[in-house]
Amino acid sequence: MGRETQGGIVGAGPAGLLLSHLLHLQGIDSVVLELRSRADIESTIRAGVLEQGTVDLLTAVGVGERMRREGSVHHGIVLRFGGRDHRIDLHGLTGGRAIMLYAQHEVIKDLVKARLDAGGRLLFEVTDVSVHDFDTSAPKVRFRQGGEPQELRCDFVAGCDGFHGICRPSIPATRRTEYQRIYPFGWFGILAEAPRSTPEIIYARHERGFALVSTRSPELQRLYLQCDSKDDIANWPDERIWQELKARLATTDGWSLMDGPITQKGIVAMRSFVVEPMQYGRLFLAGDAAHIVTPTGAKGMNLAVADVRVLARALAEFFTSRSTELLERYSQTCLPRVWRAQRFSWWMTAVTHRFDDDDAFSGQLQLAELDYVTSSRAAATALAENYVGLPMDASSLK
Ligand code: RFL
Ligand code: PHB
Repeated sequence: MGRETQGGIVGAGPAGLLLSHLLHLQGIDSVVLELRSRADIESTIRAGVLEQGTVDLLTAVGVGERMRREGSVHHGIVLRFGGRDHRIDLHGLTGGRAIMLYAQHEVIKDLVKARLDAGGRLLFEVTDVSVHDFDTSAPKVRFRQGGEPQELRCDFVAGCDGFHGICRPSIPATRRTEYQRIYPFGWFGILAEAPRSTPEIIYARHERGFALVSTRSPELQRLYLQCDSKDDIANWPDERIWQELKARLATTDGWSLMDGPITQKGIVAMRSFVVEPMQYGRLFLAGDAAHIVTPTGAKGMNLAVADVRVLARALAEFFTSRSTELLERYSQTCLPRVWRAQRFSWWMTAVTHRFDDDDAFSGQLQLAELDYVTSSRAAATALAENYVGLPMDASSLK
């Protein structure tokens, strides 16, 4: 069976859903195809930190109301090392900017609702998705719905199907360059029914490895600890997790970590990846389909939002004036921001994690780096402006 739309969007993550919403606001029709069920995408635990620019955009396009009510604004973060806390005053160092803690699956719920309320077409639980003819002016997406083969004819395809999706590998290998770094460790993430231990996120560097204390609500906490990338959650009974977190987060001032029942456990691989260019013909990659950053900088979802903001504008220009100028510049516009986020995420990882080749010298360098960034206003400002999010136009940093 055949269908038609202007934008065929593969993947209903933050990138795909927000793109569909932004296009709708400009009168451009799209169809979003998603492998998983609505219930599944609305309950998968992932990101938590939204940059100021992401918060502002979600608000401006009418999907920020619940986020403003239920999310929590944080004006600083804490770097913990040598058993002591050092606060980075994000707000004070960036002229009043901040971050919002609001779970990614809540953003997903808000976007799905907005699209469905507006009559948007989101097709869940489709299978066998493949993209065709995107090097012509008549691309197609083929898939199965309820087992029935379907074809979606569109003007362009947006590959928003995450790192393991099918869009990126559909670009001929000779027409893309991939940059990748895989780290020898992962993050063990938990959700715990416990009271808050800290008003602000703590990034802890410890000889036993990195730990992170974040939050979702006054009753639900999100914590991570660096682990072996090949580790198995079966090796981590609750008592071991709390023991390890408490050891890595111990301070000299009697602070204590509040524990409670663990409701979710998972291991996240640590990888950095970029594909260049992010476009081939009429196939445009956005979000994790085009790049992965280590989660230490809390940038992945924010980059996905930044990509689709650029793409939506370029497509709007195309549909209004048939000009392809902005579309042709899509990769060029997005990639400098992507690489800056890579640099920041790599740096945050490098100064807080224990590496395989750890030696006493590297450990001292990490401490010197952390000492510098927490004692020099200039260095702290560099961290803060990256953490709250660089402006869309990087030249405005000057
Ligand atoms: P997603 O979210 O992976 O969505 C892709 C969607 O595409 C679907 N899909 C397909 N659909 C149709 N056909 C196919 N062949 C398909 N293949 C896949 C998938 O089912 C899925 O629904 O990509 P998107 O939209 O680019 O969004 C990216 C973000 O999800 C990701 O960057 C963030 O979660 C990264 N991240 C963080 N980012 C932040 O900005 N701030 C954070 O605090 C933050 N913390 C995190 C994170 C990622 C983490 N993990 C789990 C990797 C913390 C963690 C632990
Ligand atoms: C989270 O709250 O899930 C979170 C916070 C900070 C990060 C990554 C994830 O760097």
